[in-house]
Amino acid sequence: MKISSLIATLCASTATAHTIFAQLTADGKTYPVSHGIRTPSYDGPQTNVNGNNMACNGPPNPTTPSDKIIPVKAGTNVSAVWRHTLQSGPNDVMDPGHWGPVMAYLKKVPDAKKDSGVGNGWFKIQEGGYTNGKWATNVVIENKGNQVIQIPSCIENGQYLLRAEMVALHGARSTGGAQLYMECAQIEITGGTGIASPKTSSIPGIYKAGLANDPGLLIDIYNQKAGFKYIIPGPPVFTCA
Ligand SMILES: *[C@@H]1O[C@H](CO)[C@@H](O)[C@H](O)[C@H]1NC(C)=O
Ligand SMILES: [Cu+2]
Repeated sequence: MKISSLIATLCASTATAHTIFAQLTADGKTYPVSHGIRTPSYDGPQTNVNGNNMACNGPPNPTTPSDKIIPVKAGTNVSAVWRHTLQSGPNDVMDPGHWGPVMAYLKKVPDAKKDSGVGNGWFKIQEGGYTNGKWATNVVIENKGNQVIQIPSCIENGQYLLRAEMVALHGARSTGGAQLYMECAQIEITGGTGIASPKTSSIPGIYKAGLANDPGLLIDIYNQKAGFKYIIPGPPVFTCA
């Protein structure tokens, strides 16, 4: 067995390796774990890119609803805080061998506490892939679990779901082998100019599996040339400029 395959096998069989978007920092305030976020009690990935649980997680991971909405100012940076479990600290974010991209999406909804997130309306606002020999998941781990996300200044005010996502590609050489971790935070955006209408996409729908393969999700990351160009999955990032 090649070393790379051995590593992938070990990672895939280790439940201790997973991660959860556990809490949000906004406007300088870090909210408690699970405040305004539909966190699961188990930190496992979603692997079916065509499933409704690609939107805001769900079975087999038991997610708990939240009756909180977090105020967020347009144009500011928030941090999605990632933790290995809901009890973990900043030095236990995720197995550092979980290499892959990091992304964030928004969806405007009538009621952030109730909306399932499934279907159209999503636009990507942040992404990281593979830059200068480093995977974006490792950037988040080294940043104590903080995924920095800039909230666009030009969008409409109102309630949104903020979907933060990390993807682990150690098993992604076979279809369905990519591990996707995501949670949705319930936020209310104020201070937006409202001059933009971002082009939106459906979740599920943004990622592909099977015959129409997504090169960012079906990839043998251990057999790439140095400095290879990794194609981040999903639509392009929406920007106000
Ligand atoms: C917000 O985050 C972006 C992207 O990481 C960064 O370039 C920018 O300097 C940050 N802004 C502030 C005010 O921290
Ligand atoms: Cu894992």
